[in-house]
Amino acid sequence: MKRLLLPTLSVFVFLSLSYAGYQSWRFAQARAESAPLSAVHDEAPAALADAPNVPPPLRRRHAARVRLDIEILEHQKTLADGVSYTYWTFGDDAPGKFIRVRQGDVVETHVSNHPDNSLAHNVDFHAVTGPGGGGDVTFVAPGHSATFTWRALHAGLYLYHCVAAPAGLHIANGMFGLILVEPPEGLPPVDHEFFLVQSEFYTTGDYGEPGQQGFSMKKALEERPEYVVFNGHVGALMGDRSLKVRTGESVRLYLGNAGPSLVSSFHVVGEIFDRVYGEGGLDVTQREVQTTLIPVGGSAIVEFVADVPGDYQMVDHSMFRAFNKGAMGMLQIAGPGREDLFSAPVVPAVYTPEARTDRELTVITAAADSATAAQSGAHIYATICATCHQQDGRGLPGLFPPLAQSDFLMADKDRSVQVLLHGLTGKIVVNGKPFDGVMPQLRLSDAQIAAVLSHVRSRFGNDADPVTLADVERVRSQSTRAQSRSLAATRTAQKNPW
Ligand code: HEC
Ligand SMILES: [Cu+2]
Repeated sequence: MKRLLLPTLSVFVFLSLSYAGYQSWRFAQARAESAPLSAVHDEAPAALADAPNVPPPLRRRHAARVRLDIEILEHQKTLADGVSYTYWTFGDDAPGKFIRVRQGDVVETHVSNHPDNSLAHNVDFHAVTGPGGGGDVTFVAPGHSATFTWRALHAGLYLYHCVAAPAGLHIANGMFGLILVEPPEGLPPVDHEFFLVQSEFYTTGDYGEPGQQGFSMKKALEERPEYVVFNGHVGALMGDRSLKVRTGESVRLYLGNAGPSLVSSFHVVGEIFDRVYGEGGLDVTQREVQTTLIPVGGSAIVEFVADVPGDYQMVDHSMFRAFNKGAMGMLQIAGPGREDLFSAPVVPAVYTPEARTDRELTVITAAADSATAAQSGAHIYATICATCHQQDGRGLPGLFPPLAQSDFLMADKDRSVQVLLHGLTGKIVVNGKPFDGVMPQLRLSDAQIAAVLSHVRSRFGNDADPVTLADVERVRSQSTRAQSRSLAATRTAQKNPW
């Protein structure tokens, strides 16, 4: 019996020892994979870029000690056309700069709170492994700075934001940005990289209400923002600031959502994502995707090839946010047409215009009801006109004529009043481009017409005198619907481009 016991015991001891050894070997393996604590070779400033740009790939073969400087400012900025707001920002604007480091880098972070500021702030990097993501150690009063050093253990796309109490307020005032921790081998090369961060603004005034706006804690608690925007401002990615690429080029978008409350359903109208790195991790989690979620406090990366030229709206597919609260940007794809993929006549034909006008009207009047309360031109524009003529007044090619620098609008004040009194159908030429659509009769009051026309005549690069209530009353008494129709017809006869 004794003779048997000893070998059994030793086998058991041997087995358990080797199992423990195997476990610690596996653990070391796992650590090596998730955290390449490679030697840090040189020093470099952090690679930074202002929205919507992304610094180029690092192409560094080793980890480095990276110096990152962030200055916090409290200052007035434009939230939307005619609307200003006191932003709190990392650097000059919201979002803060896009930061690009490499996995294994040691990031020496210096946070300075400008002496003109009135509050203490800090930074929580979601890329940091350590208490508070650096929040506690970077908490600084105005006129002070703090330093901490952290190792970028995990590759991926991460949000950073202020977490000083109340954190929701600091984020809602603009304190957020994105940091990409590249894996050592980098990401597959693409032709263009851009970034976009969605966030909300809880202003005291309604959407579009002009002037300086305060923060409404009540709306914030109800999670009912007046503005939901990309890159900190209404129109930050519209018009001249649209993302521009050419056909055949590959595009990668780094997407973040600072919230503080609403999840984003990110969608590009007319484009399908070839690959999505879900939640900003390193794996391609899905292919051929129409809409991807960007969680609050999280991110996503999408890739696609620009195939067909044209203007593509980027939206939060929660549509009222996109069309009425600002969550829209534009991707412009230039290049030769791809008739093999997409073809259509340039100017669509009008089909039973009377019926269509009526149908559009029921939708528009619902919006008009909410606008009647306010006589403000900016508000009427944002809630009614922008649906077709777009927030930036540039319209849509072939469909809705531009109001921005429109020769048609500027040439004749009375005629523009007639357009709003009676609507407009038939061919017109605006800035040399033909349009043949239906502008519905909107049933606005004379005061509203004066307000909204004065607004559009002085915005979007326009610089013309206002339209008074007396102007509208005079034109109304002179004109009839029939007259306005023949007016459009004579216009076309005079300036027929075909
Ligand atoms: C349902 C879409 C729609 C809405 C809403 C709309 N428009 Fe238009 N608008 C059009 C279309 C389409 C035309 C061109 C009509 C044509 O081709 O005859 C047009 C033409 C115009 C023109 C003359 C052309 C130019 O570019 O200068 C003016 C001015 C104008 N709209 C102002 C406004 C204003 C101000 C509002 C808001 C109160 C508004 N529109 C709301 C669709 C719309
Ligand atoms: Cu802050």
